Amino acid sequence: MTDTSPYDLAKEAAATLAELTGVEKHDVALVLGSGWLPAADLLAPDGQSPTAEIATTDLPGFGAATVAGHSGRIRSIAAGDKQLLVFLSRTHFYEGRGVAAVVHPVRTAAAAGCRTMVLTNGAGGLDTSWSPGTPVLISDHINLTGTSPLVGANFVDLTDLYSGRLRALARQVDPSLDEGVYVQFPGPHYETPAEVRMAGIIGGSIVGMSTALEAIAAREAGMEVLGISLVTNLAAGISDAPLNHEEVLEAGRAAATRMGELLSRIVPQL
Ligand code: 8IG
Repeated sequence: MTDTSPYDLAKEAAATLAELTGVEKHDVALVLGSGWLPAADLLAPDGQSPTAEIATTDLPGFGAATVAGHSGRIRSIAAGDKQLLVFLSRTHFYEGRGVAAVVHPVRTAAAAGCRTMVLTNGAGGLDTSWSPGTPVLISDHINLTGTSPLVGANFVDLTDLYSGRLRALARQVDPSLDEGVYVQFPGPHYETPAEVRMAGIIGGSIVGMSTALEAIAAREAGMEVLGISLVTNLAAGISDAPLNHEEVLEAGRAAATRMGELLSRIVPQL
């Protein structure tokens, strides 16, 4: 027996998704990162509930969620003329399940018909003007994981990976949105102050443990990518305060309504 390719596995997951949700084709996929979960409830139009909610483990190729504050569920939501596919959690590179597992939701969304990928995350900020709870548009990334979701001679162009068109749309909704270069570290430890200084010197302004690998897979699949970081803490050494996962979750809870409103106003225009 030959191993199923990650692309075939994504096709199988998309077929099961269509069966379980009763939705033949989805349009826009969203991955909700740390601090973004409460925003999910604001994505459905007033008073409406999701078309369906399933467990990631109902689909081929997904493992169980492991990080506190993440729930391994997927919602299908009808919002205006768009069918949204919302991943309420993600698999992180630091879980050690391999890069293919990290990008499986992205490939599943592409196989389900999605042409747009909205990647959100919780992250540390290098700009002291970003108080905890500030959303920042990702303009580009630096991938410090030392790996790629692509295997073989697959030279995907990453120029304009984070769509200028979608960033402009987001800024129409909220003109106060800043943007920054996202640096994906492998984690799960936070950076040292020296690593954060390095991230700044090489051109980064947001540090996190996700998104870059997923964005690469999304671009490979031909999707248009919008990335938004919720800066829940100043990165290590930028302020004197130690980093703490509970505080990160709390900053997310405090910003949840704003993030939900932001997403629900951007999504209909995608
Ligand atoms: I929330 O300061 C959150 N996620 N790497 N560094 C990294 N990831 C993060 C951080 C941070 N804050």
